Amino acid sequence: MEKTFLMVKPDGVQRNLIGEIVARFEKKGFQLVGAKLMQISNELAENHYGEHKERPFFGELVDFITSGPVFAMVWEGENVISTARQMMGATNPKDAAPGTIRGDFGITVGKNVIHGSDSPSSAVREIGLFFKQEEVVEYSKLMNEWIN
Ligand code: DAT
Ligand code: MG
Repeated sequence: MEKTFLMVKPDGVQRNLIGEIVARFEKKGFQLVGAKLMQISNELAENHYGEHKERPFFGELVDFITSGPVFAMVWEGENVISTARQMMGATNPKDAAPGTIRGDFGITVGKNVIHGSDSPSSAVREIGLFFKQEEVVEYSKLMNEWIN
């Protein structure tokens, strides 16, 4: 089954949005298979956002993502990578549709509440960066019969 890496950023944690965000993915029918509250090191932040290291906002991005705890998660389900991106909304909350997480809870691009992997290869890479193999749990729920 497809898996993705989602993370409530420091602004979302400080604003008490963890429960709201987890609830959206739970209610959609996806399954939580890994989660932890953690402080990201500079090294992990620079690695995670490595694709942006030449961008002018890279320093700010690393400072922000390491500025307080994040809630890192692994979610599983059919098409979860692209569906989670749709549920998050556009990168800049000013362009994110109402009903999406960024559309409902964000205002500026620097503090856009949530991260989500953008492709199967980045999902594998990011899950591997943030989680040990034994921290991702395989289990089934009877509810899945009512969703799939
Ligand atoms: P996404 O998080 O939607 O995958 P991204 O990978 O292009 O977006 O950028 C990573 C993060 O960097 C994004 O969530 C917020 C920040 N960011 C992107 N573009 C920015 C910009 N023009 N100015 C400031 N921060 C930006
Ligand atoms: Mg991205």
